[in-house]
Amino acid sequence: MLRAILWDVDGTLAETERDGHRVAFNQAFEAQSLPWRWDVVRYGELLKVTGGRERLLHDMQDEPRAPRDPAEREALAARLHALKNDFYARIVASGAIPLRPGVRALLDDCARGGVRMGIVTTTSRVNVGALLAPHLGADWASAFAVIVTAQEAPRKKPDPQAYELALGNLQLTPASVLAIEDSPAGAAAACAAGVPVLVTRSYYFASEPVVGALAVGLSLGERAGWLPEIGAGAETECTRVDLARIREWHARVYTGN
Ligand code: XBP
Ligand code: MG
Repeated sequence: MLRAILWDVDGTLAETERDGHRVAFNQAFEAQSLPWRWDVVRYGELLKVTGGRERLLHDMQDEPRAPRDPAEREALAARLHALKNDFYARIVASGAIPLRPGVRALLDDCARGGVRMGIVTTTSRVNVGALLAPHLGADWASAFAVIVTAQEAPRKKPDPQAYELALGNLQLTPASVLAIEDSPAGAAAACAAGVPVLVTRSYYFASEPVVGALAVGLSLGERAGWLPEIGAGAETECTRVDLARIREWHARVYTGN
């Protein structure tokens, strides 16, 4: 039986990467008078590296203008990352980046249906709050029974650490929960923890191969385009992926169908 849904944040709850984190990284480069900029395509390549500080360090490996000294490089990455998060908070504070379609409705379904929810993300708690408060209110954290971020789980996805911590905290078995992720690394983290996972593809992972997911689709806001397909004989008028649909998918974990 489905006991909890564990939500990824970036790309899953909201399309934060292209118009949020990327823009904020560029503002941080500018604020430090650095000539580097990450365009939309380059940022997509860099997203293979999870974690913003790790992404900066990775990019500096091919950047001849980056400091040679490893300690200086680390310090610059830390400074840029902190600045980036300040700019990111300013971008999302106005609610400029909406929740993805179907997310709010599924959050409400879970609250009504007694399914607990958690946050499992490689970003920071401050970033999660900055994103969610404009949409869910200052009390946003009360919607979630567990919140695991980069602070609690420093080993970034695809490492399963964040999922393992969430399971331990909730005292639930992997098979009794369901993760919702947007990226191959996120799905791999859930799978490595034994947690069944749905993938709602985001802008940057629109066609990347995803391995091991229970179902893969474009949006929780529509029933078209999901694999396995959502049957036409649906006994409901619902046009989105609702909790009833998710319970049916999740039941396959036990029946193997
Ligand atoms: C996505 C990430 C993060 C963000 C930036 O996290 O990999 O690194 O791109 O956030 P998830 P930080 O999909 O698990 O929510 O700069 O805080 O790392
Ligand atoms: Mg994600």
